[in-house]
Amino acid sequence: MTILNRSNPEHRNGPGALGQQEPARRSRRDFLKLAGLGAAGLALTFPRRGNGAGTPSAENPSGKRPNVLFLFADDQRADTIAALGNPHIQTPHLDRLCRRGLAFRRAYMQGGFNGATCVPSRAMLLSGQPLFHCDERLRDETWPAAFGRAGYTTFMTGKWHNGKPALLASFQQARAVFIGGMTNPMHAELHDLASGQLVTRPPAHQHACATFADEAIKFLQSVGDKPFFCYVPFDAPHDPHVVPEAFPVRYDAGKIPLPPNFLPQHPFDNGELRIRDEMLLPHPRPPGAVREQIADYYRYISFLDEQIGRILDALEKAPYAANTLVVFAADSGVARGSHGLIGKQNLYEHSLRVPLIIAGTGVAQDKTTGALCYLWDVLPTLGALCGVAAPPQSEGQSLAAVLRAPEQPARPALVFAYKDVQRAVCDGRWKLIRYPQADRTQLFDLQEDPHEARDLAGLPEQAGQVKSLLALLVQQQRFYGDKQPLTVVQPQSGEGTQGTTGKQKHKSHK
Ligand SMILES: [Ca+2]
Repeated sequence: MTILNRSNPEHRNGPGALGQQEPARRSRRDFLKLAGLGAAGLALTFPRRGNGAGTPSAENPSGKRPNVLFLFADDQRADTIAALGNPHIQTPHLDRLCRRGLAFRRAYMQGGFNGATCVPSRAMLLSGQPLFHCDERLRDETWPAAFGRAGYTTFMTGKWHNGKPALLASFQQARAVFIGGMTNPMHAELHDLASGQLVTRPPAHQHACATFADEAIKFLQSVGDKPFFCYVPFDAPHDPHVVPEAFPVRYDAGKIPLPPNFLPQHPFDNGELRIRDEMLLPHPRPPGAVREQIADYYRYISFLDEQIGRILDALEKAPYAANTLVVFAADSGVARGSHGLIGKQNLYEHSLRVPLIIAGTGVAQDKTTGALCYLWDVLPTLGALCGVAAPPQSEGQSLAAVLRAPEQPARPALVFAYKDVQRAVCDGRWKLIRYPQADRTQLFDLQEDPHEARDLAGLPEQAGQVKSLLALLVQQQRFYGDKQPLTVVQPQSGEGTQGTTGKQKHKSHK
């Protein structure tokens, strides 16, 4: 794996617009221009002023800066919301949020250098930094800390997976915090922040997500006059898919369709076929077991949706509801049978694409957008809307122009990485995935084949497309300082093999 040197200025360059390879950092306005967002990207922002103050406008007659309620799911695929086209799941409260706001169809997490992709995904989200630059321990100033610095009351309840010091540095208040990656949510050990210390709470005898919702509601009911930033990262629907027995929504596994890109096994060794998540079901994947897993997963999402509904109800009763931006997103998707995979340690759409819904004053209602963005663009967007100055190391782009005009483009291309075994690039329509250790390349036309079911890389008529996307991938790698070679001296055969870890030594051609 390429180890990035965080002190090397080559690893600290700009925001990811195409055609930029020199390492110099750019101003925020410069990179909005590069990304085609221009001054319009700033049009929804409020002036940066002291505590809670802003300038009255048509969108914000009180002049008070907006509050933020950020609801965050764990491993929730983008295609698991009924209102966005899934007729097999019940998500009435996320549907309500879709009607109130704008849903991004092309929002992505960028990958990971760690099988526990929660960690880099949350580090990227909270820092506004790309995968190739972000620090999983969040030692730079985070966006929640920047909101606090700008006069916001900052609060979190839920899962924290980036080290205790970063939690204490990021939030003024924290209740019912689960420290770690995964747990049985009926028996989660939770902590409260008190006098600068995390103190273990007595057992709650209820599902952790219900406790997180309870704490978020209490915060919303008691918050004072200052604007607030309330972050609620649930540990659902991450497995184990444990839901209280009494929860009434159930799905019949026999009626749940397999994903359109279901395969019993991945067609070649992608470098990560034996990691824990991929061992949740046997190889090859029994279709019945996959259906049962999806039924349990959907039930867990419906349970999460109910908790989200309770929080939205509490917000709607509050006097400041109209001046609160509500965001729902997830840290990653997950495979659940797609491409013969179960987990999220891959660069297919089902694992990288995340739900992202933003609602609030000035945001388009009941619309979707195809604007390309990373999850680490979301807090820079909220910062722009709230007049909060960015942490010095944040590189994400404001999507404020898209929130008002969903047809606006955002990023022209996206690059993704997983350990030293997978790299991918997408220009919106075309996507190329490269597996250096297996010497395999895949090409997908996402416009014609959104489920990535037909690999076109071997077709002679697509040779030019492969070449041009490989060049784009190399360009993006250079831009972010990713030194991973796309070809290795001794690739493994890859065909039909199951389960090497991709940790074998290799040398670069370059
Ligand atoms: Ca996760």
